[in-house]
Amino acid sequence: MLEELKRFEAEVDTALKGVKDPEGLEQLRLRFLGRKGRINEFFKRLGRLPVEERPKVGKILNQLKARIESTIASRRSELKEQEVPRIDLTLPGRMGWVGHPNPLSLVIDEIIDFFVGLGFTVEFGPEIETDWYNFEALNIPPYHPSREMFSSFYLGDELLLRSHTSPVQIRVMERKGVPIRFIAPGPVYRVDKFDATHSPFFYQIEGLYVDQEVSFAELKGDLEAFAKHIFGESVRVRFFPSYFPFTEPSAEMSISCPICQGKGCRVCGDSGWLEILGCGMVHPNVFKSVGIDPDRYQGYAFGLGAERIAMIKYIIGDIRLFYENDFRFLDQFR
Ligand code: 2NM
Repeated sequence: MLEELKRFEAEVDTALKGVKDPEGLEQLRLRFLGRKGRINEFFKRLGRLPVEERPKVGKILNQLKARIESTIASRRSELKEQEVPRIDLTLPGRMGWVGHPNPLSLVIDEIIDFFVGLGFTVEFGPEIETDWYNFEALNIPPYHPSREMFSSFYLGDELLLRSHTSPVQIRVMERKGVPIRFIAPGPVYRVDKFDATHSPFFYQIEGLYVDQEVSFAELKGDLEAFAKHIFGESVRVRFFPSYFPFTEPSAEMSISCPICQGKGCRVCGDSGWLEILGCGMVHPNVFKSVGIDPDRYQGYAFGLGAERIAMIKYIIGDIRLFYENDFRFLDQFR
């Protein structure tokens, strides 16, 4: 049996040296060390040897088994090192993710660009405001019915989430004085439904232009040029009287429906016109609350919802799409 073991050992060595892949190695492991493998055959035969020979042969057998185990282990790691990763060089590469602006940001940037072209700067203010800046300074006293218009998110008695960007106009007039012209873009908050056309949170852009001898004619000219810049040269505008506590007179501006060219369609409700912003001449009481003499200075102001502009420009039927970050929507605007 010792002779046989010698031959087996030589056979094992050649076989393990010659093996080329992990699968072949596993085959050999089963053949030598498996339950019905050669080593176990030898162990079975051990019991039939004369008693005095058993310890010696048993020891040799155990050593051989251990040697095969360790050789297999080291061959396994050798094969693993030699393993060449299989790469299909014909596959197209994986593209990295490239971000791009939300359509709302595109529209806000376009609006900013237009007014910067007219010499306006861009100003910001806090989203948590005091009752004074959000209402009182804007000629909206506590009993004023227009407070109901923006039923607001209050944080205690004095603080609230701003319901419009007008408080920025007050803060900037206080800080920088007049003459001044700037726009204030940013999020505003109002208690409202959240459906296809309403949101308790949206982006407003308000503009203010204060100087001596600013006229309603300038307001009309600038806002018409603005509408043409955003919706194209063929768009027409019309103004009709309205009411805001912080302007007098006040107006709303409509554009001829850019989808049907004013012929009437589903988007403009067959009227051919779409309201896109509110505007007016700054109320004397607003100037008084920041210490500006309303007899020396006039100003025009306007406010619009950025989502509404984007929805008309890109024919988007649901305001919630702006906030959902669904790439099937966003990727249409890259
Ligand atoms: C609008 C419509 C009309 C407005 C007025 C002022 C301020 F502070 F100068 F008085 N800021 N924004 C204004 C005027 C806003 O939004 C529809």
